[in-house]
Amino acid sequence: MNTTTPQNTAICRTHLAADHVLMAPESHVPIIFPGWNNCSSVVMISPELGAKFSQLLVTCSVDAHLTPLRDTDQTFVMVLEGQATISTPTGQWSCQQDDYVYLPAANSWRIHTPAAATLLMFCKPYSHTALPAPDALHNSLSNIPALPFLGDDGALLQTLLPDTSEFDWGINVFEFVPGATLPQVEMHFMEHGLYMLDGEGIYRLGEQWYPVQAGDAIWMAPYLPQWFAATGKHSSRYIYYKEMNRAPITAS
Ligand code: UGY
Ligand code: MN
Repeated sequence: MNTTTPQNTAICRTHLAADHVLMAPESHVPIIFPGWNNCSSVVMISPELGAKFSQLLVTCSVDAHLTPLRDTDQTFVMVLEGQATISTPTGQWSCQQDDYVYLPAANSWRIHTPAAATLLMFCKPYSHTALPAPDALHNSLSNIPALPFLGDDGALLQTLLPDTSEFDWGINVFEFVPGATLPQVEMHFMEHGLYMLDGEGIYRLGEQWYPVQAGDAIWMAPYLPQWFAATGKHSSRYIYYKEMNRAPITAS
């Protein structure tokens, strides 16, 4: 990961708009949550923006302990660096880099780090249906096939959670070879939270175009026109959350 953070300068790529946000690492301001020990968190996206979810970057030293902040939230955790032991009442997983865990709402999960670790988290209130809510699950990026997106083998998509209607969100990883792009300027009612894992590119967000790189976070509100082109000499990768499997909200 390239997360160079210039200090003591006004130069900064971060941008706040009503329908999107780019947060670059140079803007990170960590916070300590009550009950989370030996770790600090940067909230990159949250409902304060108008988003329906939160996206956190958690820097853990050895022996960090984390528990749910809100009972209504389901949580997706991926280990970006280091190791974490993630336990639920029914299972325990020892997670390495690129392992991830889905933790349902109302589940008394615990995370412990035996060594320093960096965790990426998405948290969102779960939207119930008549179906039973999903159980916790654990997997690793290395087990997930990277499939050509709409036939383009320069744009490979990994779908990390089952695409079944119990889940009200999808979490995917997109990898683009240099020069590859999203096939269209997308517009959809589902919002996104995104974190750049590797490489660089240009993100079109609405009518603005941003150079982006590893360590950047992006929020895209519903209906935001969006497009990406990978630049640089190496592949770019991002992980993103997307609302899924639920109808748009009804008009009141
Ligand atoms: O799944 C998506 O909507 C995805 N193609 N969007 C994006 O990468 N901005
Ligand atoms: Mn999209």
